[in-house]
Amino acid sequence: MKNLAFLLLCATLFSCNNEKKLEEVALPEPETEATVSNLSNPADVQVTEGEFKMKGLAYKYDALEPFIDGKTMEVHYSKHHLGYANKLNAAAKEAKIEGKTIEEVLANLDIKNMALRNNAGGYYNHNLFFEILSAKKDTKPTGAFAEAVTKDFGSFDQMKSQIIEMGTKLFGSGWVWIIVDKNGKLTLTQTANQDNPLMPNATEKGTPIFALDIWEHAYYLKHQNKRADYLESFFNVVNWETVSNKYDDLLIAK
Ligand code: MN3
Repeated sequence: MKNLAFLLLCATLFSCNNEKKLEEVALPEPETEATVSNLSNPADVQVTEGEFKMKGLAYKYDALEPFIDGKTMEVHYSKHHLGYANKLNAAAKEAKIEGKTIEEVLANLDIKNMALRNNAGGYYNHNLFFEILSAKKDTKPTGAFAEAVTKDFGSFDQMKSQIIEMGTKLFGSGWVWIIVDKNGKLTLTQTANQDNPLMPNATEKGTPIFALDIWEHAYYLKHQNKRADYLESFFNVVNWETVSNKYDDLLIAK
């Protein structure tokens, strides 16, 4: 009986001791890595060789969410855009083009040179596309550009609905543009594949200040076949201040 009491005492002490130990266990610190995006850094994306460089992005790949998802932006910039830049450098070398701006290459383009045409277009078009996007929400046209929008389209909303209609109806892959003629007049136009309004074969020529990519690679991961959803989303991340500044620069350069 005495032995049993001793065993019970030991068991009680042991369990109390155990409980005390459990109380003293500290919780692990939360892992900070868990919140870090697994997307790569746009600044690491560089051409293999050549004069035409990647221009970088003024925002992170996931900065345009929820309108354009980070993975789409990463693939678009680091695979598609980089691909055009590398192939442009190769095509320019092949055509012995040196010391020319991309605008000069496009203006003097031999449209039968498909490697140069597709990749010079792809390079220029994507530079403008990525430049006019930003995480800044609710920007509006300003200054002379805002006045031109009212004059040439009636209102911003009318311009927007015309752009969306053009983008919805465009067959296959291509681009929708706002271009400026030498008098400062704004026009909407579309091109197929990677053609653009600076090329000699353009039906409507002018200087682009807005580029909307209608290739499926620009939206398919998030929007699949629902192109209209992508077009509407795109308008949430256009930086109209940048577009307005581009318009002002053209007026000054005149
Ligand atoms: Mn694209």
